[in-house]
Amino acid sequence: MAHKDLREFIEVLDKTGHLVKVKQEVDWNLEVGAIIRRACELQERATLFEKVKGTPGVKILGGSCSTYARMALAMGMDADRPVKEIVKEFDKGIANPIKPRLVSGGPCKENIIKGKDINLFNFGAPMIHGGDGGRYIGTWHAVVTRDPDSSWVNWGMYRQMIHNETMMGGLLQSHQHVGQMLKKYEKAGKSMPFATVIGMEPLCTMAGTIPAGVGVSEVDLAGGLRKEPVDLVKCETVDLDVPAHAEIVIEGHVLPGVRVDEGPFGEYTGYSSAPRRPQPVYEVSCITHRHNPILTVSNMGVPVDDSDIVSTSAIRNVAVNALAGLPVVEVAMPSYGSNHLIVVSVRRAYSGIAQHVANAIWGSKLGSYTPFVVVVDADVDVFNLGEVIHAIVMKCHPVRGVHTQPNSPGHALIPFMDFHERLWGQASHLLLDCTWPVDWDPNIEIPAKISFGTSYPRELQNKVLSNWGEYGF
Ligand SMILES: Cc1cc2nc3c(=O)[nH]c(=O)nc-3n(C[C@H](O)[C@H](O)[C@H](O)COP(=O)(O)O)c2cc1C
Ligand SMILES: [Mn+2]
Repeated sequence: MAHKDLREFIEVLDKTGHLVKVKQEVDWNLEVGAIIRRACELQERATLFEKVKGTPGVKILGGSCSTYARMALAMGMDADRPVKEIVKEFDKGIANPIKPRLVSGGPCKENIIKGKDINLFNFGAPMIHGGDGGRYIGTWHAVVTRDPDSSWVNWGMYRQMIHNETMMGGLLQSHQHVGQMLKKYEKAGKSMPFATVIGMEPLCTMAGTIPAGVGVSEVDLAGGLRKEPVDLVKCETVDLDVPAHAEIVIEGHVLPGVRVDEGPFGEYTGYSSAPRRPQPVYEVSCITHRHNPILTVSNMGVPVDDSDIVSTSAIRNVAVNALAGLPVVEVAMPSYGSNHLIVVSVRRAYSGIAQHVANAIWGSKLGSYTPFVVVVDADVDVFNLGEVIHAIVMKCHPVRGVHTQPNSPGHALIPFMDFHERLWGQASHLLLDCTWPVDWDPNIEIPAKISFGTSYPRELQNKVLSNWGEYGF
């Protein structure tokens, strides 16, 4: 069964040895960020900061899902499950969406703040990295918006920087659903209602990272992941619903046509790759929160952090669906590829299968996200980075196996694109075809693979396996 709220998940992390509770006072100004960052880079435990300078009563939870073990725990699995099982369990949840349930109240309404009492600085929002353009309150959360022309409600994780007590700014890119919705509101000269939800039960937060199709409400996917509906309550000042169990809910409107400088921000790529730029503005009309609220924070940078674990699982799910019908065996997104690399194994099928796979991925919404596709034969375990590297350097012909696609969609944060290309979201794509050509004769032209599993008779393999301990291993 899914956790009822973030606090129940924190208890599980604590009981299973996946949490560090920091009792001493820490500074929101870089100290919290530095601790979370180092913990991510060491693949250490999640961190609960119990005392944050200047904001008594507020706690910060950092790096809650920056290991596969904690992602497994979030899904109610044992922490030691292999990555392959964890991401497939994630797929299963998304394949069985469950609609949310409207309830009349919940803990997120314990405090209701309106008017001149609104102050975004009251929640310990950290200055996360040196060089960031401001304090970010939205780094592990969901932004809820409604399509003006339909009943489609989108949940997406889009970073939010505090401008002042009642205003935030964010990177609302036009290839993302929030950007598409905002365009419609602005065209009609209207402001766009939003609700930022922070400190949710972890599967709800994960749902906000899924690049699901147009018209898909991610709250239904959260229900699928939870195997039970999400309980929602009505917002106070906008016509949107939010999870009743949330720690903090920030309501308001994105103002039409208004742009204020936001960023820069240390990003999931491991770089601060986009300059401070004019971005849309969220004007806050109400904040509701639980007593002693917990602010969830991610600290994106070089791998491995929450984005490398959760976003890659979400993007992988979209890739699996985009590849339905092709002779695909397995799909993986290595965490060290930070959303930019998909590895697909295929059955030896027909000429051009690698291009077919890459085109299916780039033809989906992932065309903007994932510039690198590696296609390997079925004998390669795509979840084993060592095997993937071996396949690249032994089977990918440096001329015939490399396929580049210029003038492809990208986005503002891709470090290897030049400044102009980042500004306009113009990227290029690369396919590495690491499959043996189908017209190579397996008996003459395809080299025999040398390994324990391929170079010895089956009976001998079985004998060695059953005597393994007796040999002294
Ligand atoms: C921590 C974190 C922060 C993110 N911030 C942004 C952001 O500021 N802007 C953006 O376009 N995408 C951002 N993303 C990626 C989106 O959440 C992701 O692409 C999601 O699928 C978008 O939802 P949508 O398809 O409903 O637009 C972020 C992801 C993570 C994990
Ligand atoms: Mn969406």
